[in-house]
Amino acid sequence: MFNSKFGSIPKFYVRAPGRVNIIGEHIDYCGYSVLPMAVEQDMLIAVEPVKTQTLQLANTNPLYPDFSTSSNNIQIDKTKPLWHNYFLCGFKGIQEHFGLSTLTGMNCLVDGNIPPSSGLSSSSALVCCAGLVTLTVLGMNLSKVELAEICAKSERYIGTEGGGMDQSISFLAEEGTAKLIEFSPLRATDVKLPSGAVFVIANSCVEMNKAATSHFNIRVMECRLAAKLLAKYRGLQWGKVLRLEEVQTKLGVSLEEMLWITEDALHPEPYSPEEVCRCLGISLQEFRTQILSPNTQDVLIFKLYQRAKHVYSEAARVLQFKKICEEAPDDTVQLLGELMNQSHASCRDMYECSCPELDQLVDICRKFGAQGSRLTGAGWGGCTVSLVPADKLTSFLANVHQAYYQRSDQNLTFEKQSLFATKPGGGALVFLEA
Ligand code: ADP
Ligand code: NG1
Repeated sequence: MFNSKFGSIPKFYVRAPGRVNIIGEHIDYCGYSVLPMAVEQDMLIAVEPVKTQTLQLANTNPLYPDFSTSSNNIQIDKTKPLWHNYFLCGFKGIQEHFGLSTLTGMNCLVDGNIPPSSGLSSSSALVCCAGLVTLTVLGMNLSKVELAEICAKSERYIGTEGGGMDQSISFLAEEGTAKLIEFSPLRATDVKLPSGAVFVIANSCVEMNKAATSHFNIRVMECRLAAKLLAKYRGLQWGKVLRLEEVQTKLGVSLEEMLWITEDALHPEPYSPEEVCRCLGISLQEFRTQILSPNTQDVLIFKLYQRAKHVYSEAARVLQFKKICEEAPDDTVQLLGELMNQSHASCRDMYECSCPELDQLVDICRKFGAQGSRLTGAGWGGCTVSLVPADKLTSFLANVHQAYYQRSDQNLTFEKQSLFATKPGGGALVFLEA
């Protein structure tokens, strides 16, 4: 296909994987550690550097139209998250990192098999793959940690205020092990998953594009506001505080204590913008221009109590999950499953990032033998991840297939990608010709 598109052959190929987040949802942008693993599905880009300063992009999937631009003038349209904009995020991130105003051009053919808008990070895999393509064309070197940090920052050009989990695991993943990803400074530690159980991904087949709606950024803003109110309540300088983790670190208390402080400081009734302004002693104008993102300016309700409770309890669950994996007691699989179930309940009830189809799928997975099941990724659609004892895998897959994908009242197209067992895959790679 590259040959028929560009009349030449690629000089090298780059791949970057998607991921499944096992536990730790919506807490990376609050500064807390998460526990993902890379999946086998990935973005693969075939590349030919060219002498002209033109960037030409094509895709093996006809859903994603060809795109061409001058490499000197990269414009990323935040209002329309078209596919090529994700590529441009990675491209621009590297260009800016090296302070280059001009870059050589290239012809690229993109081929991806990560289900899009399904919580398995197809968008970040594309950003990371494009970043590594650009670095390779330049003939420069960066560490995986630097690449992950650059791509996490540059994916925000698309308009979503994500954490850094997806880009970090796409670069730092290693085959055979899940990773605890910690931030500031970014680092990844191996987490050995229990033998005797398998992680299974099931797609609810409801797509949710993060950049096309404000759901995701509203949650980021609610966490930011909760952090500021908690900091003010405890007499900290709240002006520069952006993340819930900063409040905990500045107070030097445990996550459990942060849950009590949240109960004292915040109320379960939603906050209006006016009430937040009164609490912080700022004007609505300052509130909108200095705190909120462009796509959350008109939000009228902020659920600060619920969001903070989710974040502090989920952060604690990640640490417990890792501890259980390390200590490996006899009932490891059951204990890990319970944490996953608690995580889903908190995402559904406190963070409100589930949807009826995900709740139904999680119930079906548990009914047919999963020890634990939860939504994975941003939510509001997308996939679940379930922990299934290895000896139940075959019947689990058959029963879930029948119960969710073959129901007559649900018009779903079941694809091979919809329900599958997965294991920790490797990170991004460049394939050069020998
Ligand atoms: P995810 O949770 O998968 O990251 P997002 O909604 O954030 O979901 O991003 C999905 C977007 O990523 C798609 O709308 C599309 O623009 C882009 N994308 C995903 N897969 C591909 C692909 N194979 N080729 C080109 N672009 C893709
Ligand atoms: P996905 O599942 O790719 O939409 C998003 C964020 C993550 C993280 C999760 C929720 C981006 C690129 N990704 O992931 O950083 O916050 O939601 O845990 O914004």
